[in-house]
Amino acid sequence: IKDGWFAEVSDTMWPGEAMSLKVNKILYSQRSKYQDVLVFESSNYGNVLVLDGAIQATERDEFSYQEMIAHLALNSHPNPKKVLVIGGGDGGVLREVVKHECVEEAVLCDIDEDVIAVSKKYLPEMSKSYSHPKVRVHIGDGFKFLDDYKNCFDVIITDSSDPEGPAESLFQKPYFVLLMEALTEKGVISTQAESIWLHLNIIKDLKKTCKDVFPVAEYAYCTIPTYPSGQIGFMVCSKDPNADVTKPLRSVDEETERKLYKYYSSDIHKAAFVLPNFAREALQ
Ligand code: AAT
Repeated sequence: IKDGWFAEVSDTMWPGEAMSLKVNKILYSQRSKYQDVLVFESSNYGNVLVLDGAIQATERDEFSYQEMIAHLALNSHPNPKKVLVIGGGDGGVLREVVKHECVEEAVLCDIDEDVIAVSKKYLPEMSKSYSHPKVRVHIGDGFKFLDDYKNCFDVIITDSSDPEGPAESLFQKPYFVLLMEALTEKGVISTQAESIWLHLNIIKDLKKTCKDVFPVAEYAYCTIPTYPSGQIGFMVCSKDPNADVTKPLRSVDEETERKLYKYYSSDIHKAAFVLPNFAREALQ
C-alpha cells in the first residue's frame, strides 16, 4: 500500500500490470502460518481480503465468482447431497452451496484458520453460512484431507488461491486423481482455473490433466472486475461419461432464479462455456 492505494503486483503471475484499489482504512494485517493476510476497507468496493498480495474477494463483486464456481457444478449434478469445498475460507462458496435444499451436508476444508477468523469478523455477508446447521469445517491441507475420503462426495468445489503458495498442489494431477476417487458415481467438480488473458498455458495444462482423469472436463468463465484481467474461470468436470456440464441439469423458475442469484442463471451457465476463438482454439 502506497499513498493510500493498494496495488496487486505479481511479477510472475501477472507481470507488468497491477489492479489498484483506493484504501480507506487497514482493518487487519498479519502473517499467518501460511501466508500474509490483509483486510482493508476500500473506497468503492467494500472490504477486501488479500492473501500474499493477491485479491481474494471484495464485498462488491465476490458474488460473481462465488456463485459461478458453486452453481456450475451443483446444477450439473442430478441430486447433490454431500458437498465438499476445498479452500474458500471466506465462506462465500458455502453460502451458495446451502442455497440448494437437496444438500444435506456441506464440508469446508481450508488450510488457514486465520482466513476464516478474519472473514467472520470483516466479511459478514460472505461468512454468514458458517453458522448454518448443514455446515462442517475442517482446518487442514485440502490435498491431505481428500486422501481420507473415497466415494463420498457428490460435488467438490476447489476454491483455491493461485498456484504460487500453499495452493500449488491443488493444480497438479495427483490432486485430480484424489478428487475423482473422493466423488460418488455421478460426481462433479469445479476448480478455480485462472484467466484466459493471462494464463492460457496454465489452463491448457489443467484441461489436459482433467481430461486424463475425468471423462468430461470443460472450462467456463465469468467476469469480475477485481481479479487480474477482470476475468477468471473454472474447470468443471464430471465422473459420468454421459454428462454435459455445459447445460444445467437442474434449474428453478425465473423468478426464484432472480431471488437466489445475482450473477448466475441457466442462460449464463450455458454462455459461460462459449469461449472467444483464441481461447477455444488453444483449449481444443
Ligand atoms: N472465495 C475466495 C477466493 C479464493 S479463496 C482461496 C482459499 O484457499 C484461501 O482461503 C486459502 O487459505 C485457501 N487455500 C490455499 N491453499 C490451500 C490448501 N492447500 N488447502 C486448503 N485450502 C487452501 C481464491 C481466489 C483466487 C484468486 C485469483 N487471483
